[in-house]
Amino acid sequence: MIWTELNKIINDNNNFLISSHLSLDGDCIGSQLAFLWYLQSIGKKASVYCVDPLPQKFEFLKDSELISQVKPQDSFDILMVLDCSNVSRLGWDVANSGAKAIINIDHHRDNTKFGAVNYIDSSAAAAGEIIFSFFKDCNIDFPSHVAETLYTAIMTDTGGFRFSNTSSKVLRICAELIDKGADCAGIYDKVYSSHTPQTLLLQSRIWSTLTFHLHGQVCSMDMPLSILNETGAKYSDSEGMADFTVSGIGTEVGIMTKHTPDETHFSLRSRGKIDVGQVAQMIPGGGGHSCAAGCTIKLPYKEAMEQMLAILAKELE
Ligand SMILES: [Mn+2]
Repeated sequence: MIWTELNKIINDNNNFLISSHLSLDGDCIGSQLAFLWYLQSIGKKASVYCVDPLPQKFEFLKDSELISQVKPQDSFDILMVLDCSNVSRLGWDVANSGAKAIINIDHHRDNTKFGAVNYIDSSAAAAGEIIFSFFKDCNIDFPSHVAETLYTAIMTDTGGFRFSNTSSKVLRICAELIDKGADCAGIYDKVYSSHTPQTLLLQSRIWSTLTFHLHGQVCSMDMPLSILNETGAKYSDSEGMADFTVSGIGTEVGIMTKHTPDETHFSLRSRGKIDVGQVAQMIPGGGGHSCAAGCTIKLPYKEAMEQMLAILAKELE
């Protein structure tokens, strides 16, 4: 990629706001923290604002407490949106943000190119991979805690180096990040195997809803939001559960739903035969990658599931 435009905007401006999508994940957190470090390291004023809270398991990342759920009062020149395919996924009113320009850096293939400048690379496994390339191409040397944030971004968006986006390039980048100080075993432990008792209780309740549909080709699990109160767990404690829905032999599509009495959110997973990104796009506001996508159907759980299963039955024919 050619970074001239991005470098010019960074040079010409002083106040930056960084933001990303709802339901924070490792990639959006790691990418934002890496960029925050960079802007501050060259003397710019920069802050991070996200609507949703930081999941506890990412609190080990240096400066993660700077990801604020309160929009800064001060005005800013440039809004940097990282790892976010469209403005509605930000969950706040970007149109009236007062920014002179939006810079959009992302790897989702359905990115709507909403920025004044758009750096979209759908071949990148993570937004963190694009930011690594920016640092590398521009000879920006970064400290070990930034290597940790970028490693976390890439590790989580490749499902711990298990998904088909785990290319040799990704592994070479991660080797470089380890050389720069990322502790791969420590990060894995903190992200994937450090759960609160409440999280494990929540996950056991979600597991107990496991159901097969369409002759076992589709598997679903469900989380009524009411069980958060019952278990004392947080919404983000269910993160990663969707991946288990597609782990059964013979299962092509996995569905993880989270629902209130009136609407049902779907996280879709595919083994590769069905493009769940296209399935999610059939629902207004939905989208994502071919093997992992999401959408919300504004109907109660039972009706929403019927609608989704009807779509999947056609796709699987
Ligand atoms: Mn991502």
